[in-house]
Amino acid sequence: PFKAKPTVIFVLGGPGAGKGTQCARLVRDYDFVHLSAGDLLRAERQRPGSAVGELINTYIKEGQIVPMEITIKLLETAMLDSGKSRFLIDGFPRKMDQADAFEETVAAADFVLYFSCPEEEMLRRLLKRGESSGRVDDNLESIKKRFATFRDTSYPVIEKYRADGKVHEVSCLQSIDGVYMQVRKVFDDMFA
Ligand code: UP5
Ligand code: MG
Repeated sequence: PFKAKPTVIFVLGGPGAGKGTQCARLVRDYDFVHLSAGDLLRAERQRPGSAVGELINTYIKEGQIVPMEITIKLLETAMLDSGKSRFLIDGFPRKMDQADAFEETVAAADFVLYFSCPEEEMLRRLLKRGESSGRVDDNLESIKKRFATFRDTSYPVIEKYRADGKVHEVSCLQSIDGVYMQVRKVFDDMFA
């Protein structure tokens, strides 16, 4: 358990919208720990002796959402191990029940940073990254499945938080620096 309620920002957006890229900038300029749920799952997949490595690999390749018990445990452990209290939670929650479970059992979210991005642009970025990323899901077949999961299952999470007035939306259709300028406005208002 945390000594005091941690600051938690959910960083959401479709596959390839630029979540990880923008979180790296934020970590450079603000005092936050960046935890990508996808990165934590990929690390667990590689961990020798992991009981869920094979399962994670299958879900990721198929663009499906890994059972939330696994992801929430990884996130909570990483948060506590960091010894810090301000977190950018990147790529999670991807489903409404995950949002509820995390907020009930780990910590409430302060707000959502949402990167809106058309699929054509995300597709371009992911195919380009796939030339060198080595990610098992950066291929056309997996990307289409990731888009469908985002549309059908993950986007409703953003709409729910929007209805609660908790979403700060930034368009991804600018250069990395251009996007980051918009992101900084959100953070400077709140954390400067
Ligand atoms: N790029 C970035 N910004 C750009 C810009 N403004 N202009 C031009 N190019 C830009 O960026 C993607 C690429 O675009 C990079 O090459 C970048 O240089 C360029 P990146 O910052 O990596 O985008 P990001 O949104 O982080 O994309 P990512 O592929 O990581 O998003 P996903 O949401 O698909 O991946 P994630 O790792 O979060 O999840 C992968 C899988 O894990 C999921 O599909 C799911 O199977 C599983 N998962 C769960 O089951 N549960 C979870 O809670 C989380 C993940
Ligand atoms: Mg990412």
